[in-house]
Amino acid sequence: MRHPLLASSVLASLFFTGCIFVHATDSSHSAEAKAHAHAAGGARANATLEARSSAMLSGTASFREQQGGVLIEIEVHHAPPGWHAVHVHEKGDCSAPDASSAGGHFNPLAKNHGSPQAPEHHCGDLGNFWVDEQGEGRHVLLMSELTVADGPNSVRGRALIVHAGVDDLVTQPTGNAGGRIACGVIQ
Ligand SMILES: [Cu+2]
Ligand SMILES: [Zn+2]
Repeated sequence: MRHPLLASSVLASLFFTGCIFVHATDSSHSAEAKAHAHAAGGARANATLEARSSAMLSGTASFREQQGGVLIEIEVHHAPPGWHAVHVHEKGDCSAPDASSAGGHFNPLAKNHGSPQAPEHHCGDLGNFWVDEQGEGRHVLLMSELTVADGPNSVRGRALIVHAGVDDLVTQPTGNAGGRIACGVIQ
């Protein structure tokens, strides 16, 4: 069943750019993972965001692999109004009350912190999003560097973190975004 899909999988992978390592000459394991991803209409993962650091918000995040990268959709409810930083952090561990257990920003390419639109940024740097007066916020972006399928840049097994403050997109290596008010393991 997977074999007829290999050709289209290889074609699709030719369009990928950035720091994605999966390409046409990859091992059969990666090609197989790609074939499964396409068979399912793109590999998907989700995170349920839980409040940390005495915050009250809730939320969800979805990750869908498609041509050109991973489409990420984040929604929060009952969050503090204003701009908030959001990142993929390296460890899928939200157990600490302040979410410090999730470690630093997901940075498989050892780059500097920055804006997701800048050439230099961690693969996990998702920028900032706006929460309105009702505490509702939504962030949608396509990240060319990430994958959902297995690989060095896969979001699976990492954590999505929402911060109390704004990512200044400059300060190393965190963006000086303040405490971690929500955390969700990506699975
Ligand atoms: Cu962060
Ligand atoms: Zn970063």
